[in-house]
Amino acid sequence: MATQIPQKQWAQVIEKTGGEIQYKEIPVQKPGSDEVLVNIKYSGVCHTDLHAWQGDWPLPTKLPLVGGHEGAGVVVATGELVEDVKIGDHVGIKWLNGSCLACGFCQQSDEPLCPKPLLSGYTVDGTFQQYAIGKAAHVARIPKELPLDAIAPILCAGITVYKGLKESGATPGQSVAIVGAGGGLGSLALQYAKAMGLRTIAIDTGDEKRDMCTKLGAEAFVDFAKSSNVVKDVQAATSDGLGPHAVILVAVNEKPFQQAAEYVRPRGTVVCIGLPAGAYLKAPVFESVIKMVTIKGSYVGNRKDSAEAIDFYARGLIKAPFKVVGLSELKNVYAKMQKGEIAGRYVLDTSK
Ligand code: 8ID
Ligand code: ZN
Ligand code: ZN
Repeated sequence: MATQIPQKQWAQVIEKTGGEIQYKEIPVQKPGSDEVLVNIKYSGVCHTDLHAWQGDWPLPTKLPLVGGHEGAGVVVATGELVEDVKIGDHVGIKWLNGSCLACGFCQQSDEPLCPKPLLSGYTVDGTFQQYAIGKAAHVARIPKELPLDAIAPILCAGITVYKGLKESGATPGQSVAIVGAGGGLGSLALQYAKAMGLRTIAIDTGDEKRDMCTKLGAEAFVDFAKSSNVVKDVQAATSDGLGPHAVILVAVNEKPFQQAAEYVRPRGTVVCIGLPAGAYLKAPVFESVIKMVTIKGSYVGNRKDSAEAIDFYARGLIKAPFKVVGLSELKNVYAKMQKGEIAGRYVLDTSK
């Protein structure tokens, strides 16, 4: 019992890495036996989509490619093996479009580490189109009363920072520095941290981002472009001057990845999430040893993390700013993102 599904749809298509992105009509695909077809209503634009277009990671994308992996919409068709997702359900297509479900990582709910992942908007077509396909086992379940535009950014940015905060081991009352706090992941990190009882120090640049971060609950803001000593300023922003208990790195720049171990508190944890092209981690061995610092990576979240991140939103705890523009506007959003001009997240409305 399929609803009205058109043959053609609007999409943003990358024919060649780094080349023109074409806004054009392409065929609507049919879901495979374990897949669902989702009428995407809104899709967030993550910096990962920009990396995919520019090809600056050591992992090639499929081509031609429809990017996007923060897609919230309504199921319009299901494959014959799909039982627990129904036509009309609200679901989200996230970065991890599918995984094998059989390997040791999948068995332990560590599916982002699956050696055979399907990545939305990277190795399979994503959500910058009106109809996208997701593996039924992996689509995020979205309660029908929640607004799909606000949920879209949760589907990557929200899940990822929520998971990263859990990985940091920081406990209520402790302080966390969010590096890149003015961006998409950072703005949500401030909200999740606050909801988790953590105190936050925001690091980013510019008055617009300072105002937004303060509104989102940051107790201090360090402007990395204006500060003459970021390490000192971040430590000074903690009540005893010893630095934050954890650092969440969501910037798209190598420098802060080389600074964090210097200002984190003894026994603190540095969580790397941002993926600046060609970047390396660097930390002074002496300080890292005598401070017993932990440095680790954190990569999206599993299905349970996803459901929990959405539930934080459902309980009214997450209110990060986002701006809605038409799907046709993707190029302008990328231009702003490249210049670091986006405070919060842009969300594309696929009907425009
Ligand atoms: O699972 C993962 N690990 C994962 C998931 C999702 C996204 C990783 N990411 C990666 C993206 O691929 C990207 O590399 O996280 C990074 C951040 O994504 P985003 O939040 O979507 O990007 P943004 O909205 O452009 O925000 C980046 C912010 O960093 C600030 C910028 O001003 C911007 O607000 N920033 C930069 I660039 N350099 C900085 C610095 N030195 C800085 N902030 C503080 N210090
Ligand atoms: Zn993302
Ligand atoms: Zn697997």
